[in-house]
Amino acid sequence: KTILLVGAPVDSGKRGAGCLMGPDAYRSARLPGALRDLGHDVVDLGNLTPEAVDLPAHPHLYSLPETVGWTQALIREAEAAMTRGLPIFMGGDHALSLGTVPGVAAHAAREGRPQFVLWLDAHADFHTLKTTESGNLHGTPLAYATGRDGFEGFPEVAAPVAPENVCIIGLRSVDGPERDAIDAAGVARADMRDIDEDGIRKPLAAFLNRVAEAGGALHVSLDVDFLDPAVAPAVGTTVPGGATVREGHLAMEMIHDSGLMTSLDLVELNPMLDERGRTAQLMVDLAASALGRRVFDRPTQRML
Ligand code: DIR
Ligand code: MN
Ligand code: MN
Ligand code: MN
Repeated sequence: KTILLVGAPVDSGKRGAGCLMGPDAYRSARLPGALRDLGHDVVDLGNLTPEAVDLPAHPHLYSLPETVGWTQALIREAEAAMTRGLPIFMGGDHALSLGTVPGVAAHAAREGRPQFVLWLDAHADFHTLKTTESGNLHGTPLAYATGRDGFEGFPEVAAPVAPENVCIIGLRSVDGPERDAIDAAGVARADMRDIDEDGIRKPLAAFLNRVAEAGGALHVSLDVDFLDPAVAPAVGTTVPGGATVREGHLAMEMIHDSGLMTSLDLVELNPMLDERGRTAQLMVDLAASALGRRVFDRPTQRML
């Protein structure tokens, strides 16, 4: 495969800086080399910058103009990258998905394929600009990408992702308005209790089978806080009780075996909070699993 590494040092999606250094942490943890070792052609496109936008600061929404600027830049970049290979967007906080998901979905629409999104996260990121209590825009990308109203100042989403084509796995911190909206919209979801009771394989396999049956494109958005803080401390919004290292790898291995993934976000890594790069390394190892690293081959099998 041709893999395009796109640095997206978005740090405007929440208070508390540090995600700016994420792309370089992935490079230092040898993401390009790990993917080349698997036989892929890897092109590092360097780091993107936000477009300049003429918007006033907002009293409640943190860094709105800068985040809109990133969104515009990333929509363009993501749509263009899809014509060249499989992009990995190296974040940067989760506000970068305000751009990457609409961008890849526009490409899928052009190809006449439905876009699917797998969201691996402790949080739902399903707030609109009206419902966010924190004013942190990294909590909004799924609502934007699915075409919900209430995103004044942001570009119109050209090809909204159907909410039933979204699956969130790893949930354990969901705000009231998000909970109602997710279920009303028909978003598929597995919270940590589901994973405790049934394992991560069951909800993921069900979703991957749906993507395969629809001939869909699959965007995977991996938030560091999907993982348990004991193994992935380098994120500003840790929530105890997250996925284990093996749950993370199993998910990535299944994604690889499905052959369905067309784009990937690695988000929310804050190297300022890391312990000798261990979170960056785990994220690199998970990305490698999603792109074919394995202990032994397994016969290609139906997921369920
Ligand atoms: C919370 C936290 N739901 C908010 N969100 C996220 O601020 O809206 N934390 N995404 O990572
Ligand atoms: Mn394509
Ligand atoms: Mn997130
Ligand atoms: Mn999160």
